[in-house]
Amino acid sequence: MIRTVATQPFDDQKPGTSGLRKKVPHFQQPNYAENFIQAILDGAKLEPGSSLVIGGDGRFFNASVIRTAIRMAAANGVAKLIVGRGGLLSTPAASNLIRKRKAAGGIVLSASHNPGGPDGDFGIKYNIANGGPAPEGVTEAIFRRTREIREYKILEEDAPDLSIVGTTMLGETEVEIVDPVADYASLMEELFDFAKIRAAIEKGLTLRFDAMHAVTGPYAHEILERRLGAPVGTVLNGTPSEDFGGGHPDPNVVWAAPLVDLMMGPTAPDFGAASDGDGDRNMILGRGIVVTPSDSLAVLAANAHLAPGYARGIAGIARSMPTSGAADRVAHKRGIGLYETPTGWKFFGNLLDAGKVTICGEESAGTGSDHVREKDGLWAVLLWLNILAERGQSVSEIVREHWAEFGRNYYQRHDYEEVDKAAAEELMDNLRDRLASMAGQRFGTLVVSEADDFSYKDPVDGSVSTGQGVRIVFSGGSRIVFRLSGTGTVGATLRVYIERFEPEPARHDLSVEEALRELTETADVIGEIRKRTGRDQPDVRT
Ligand code: VG1
Ligand code: CO
Repeated sequence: MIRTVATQPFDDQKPGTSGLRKKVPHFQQPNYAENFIQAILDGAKLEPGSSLVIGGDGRFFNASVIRTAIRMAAANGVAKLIVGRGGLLSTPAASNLIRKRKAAGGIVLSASHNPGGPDGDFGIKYNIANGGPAPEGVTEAIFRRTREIREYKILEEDAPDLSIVGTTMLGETEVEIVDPVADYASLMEELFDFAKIRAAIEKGLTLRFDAMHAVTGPYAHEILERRLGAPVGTVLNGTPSEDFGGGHPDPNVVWAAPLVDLMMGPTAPDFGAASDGDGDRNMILGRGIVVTPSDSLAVLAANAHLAPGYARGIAGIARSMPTSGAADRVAHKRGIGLYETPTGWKFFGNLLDAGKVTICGEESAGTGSDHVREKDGLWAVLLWLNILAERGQSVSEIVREHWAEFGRNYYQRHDYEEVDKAAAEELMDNLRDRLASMAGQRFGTLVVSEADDFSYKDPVDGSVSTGQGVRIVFSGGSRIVFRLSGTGTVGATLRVYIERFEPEPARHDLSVEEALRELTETADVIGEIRKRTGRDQPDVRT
């Protein structure tokens, strides 16, 4: 029986960088999640007979919203639902299932790296038939529906038991519960030389992977420990928990500090990595070295051909605008295309679909390729392992050789979190107002060569996205970028991205702080960060 429930629109359901993210109690308001799911089902304009994939990162409230989404999709006439067992699917695994099963799309429940639990964050996003996050045209249509919605449809019957793999009928809808790991693990076996990695591990290559109590635990146990033969204990924090063990499942030097300490200490294994809440981010470390995500993107692009899935070479590279230019140097030297997009994986979809690029990355620990349409944490880990196995060198040797060949882009991102929203918006407005007069201005030894507010015209469909971040470029190519986060749930998060290129190998050993000192001070002068936010220091430096 289909029940039609009367509802009122909420005025705050505009999807951000990656879907709708709010605090759990906010999502628990009556009809809040239902409204958004109905808006997705309306905005997605599914053809009769379509399938949808549904899964999430397992955080608090995931199980309950999954069941609601199943009952609503069934009530709205979706022919088939493919759901991860226990409601679990990592974001890249969901993307893979959508593609593999030729589904019309997927509903992914995740707030990614944001903390979970009853007072933590929750999120819902929609992915389209190519497996990637809905592009702005679709998220706009969903948003418009949230503003006019008056009712939603839900099946009276309860959703099936999600813990049992198999197919059942719910009303007219077929619900298939699938093993969340199996298809993803097979895809990884197609892309990478598992025999070679396994042999390297047998010969003594040591590693640790920190799943941060989040969704990648089962994937990493299966792939790293079972299929690649790494000893049990290689995967740390591998059992997903609803509140991520009380932690913050964000793989960076602040939130994955125990792994970083291990990798910097005397008992460090050869390779270390971590992933985030929904499995799409990665952090890469070697003994004594943290590889910045922008460098990792460049190294992976330069070496991808060493893995069977990319043996033909790569068509091009895309990076988000704030990501460092390290990948540009690889593209330039190899004579392949380099595309600079706004922040957020949804902008890579068209480039991947059109075959213009093979590898994409973001400075926020996101790397991926055309194998799915999301960034993919374990994919990056496996590509690194494949490269290590082929080259027989350490992480640090590979990175240093890369810098020697291409130059080093010193890079850091400074996050000012939970800043007063109005103050943060004024800071950005004020910067924008001064852009026209910025070129030629001198700050210490730095002279501004260009300043703009980044806008992007998609080369495939011609759509334009404006206001994507203020760039201040100095002669010599150093750069400061200011933008506001589109994923935070409290106040505003100001992100300041600082970059300096250093071609000279003799100067590749500076500390990042030292290398970027003048630029960091200049960021405060130009952005008036202290004055406008009242903050002396960023909350997180990555
Ligand atoms: C952040 C990152 C962005 C990433 C997005 C989603 O967005 O900067 O690069 O694509 O999170 O990642 P923002 O708007 O807060 O800067 V995930 O792993 O949270 O889905
Ligand atoms: Co994520």
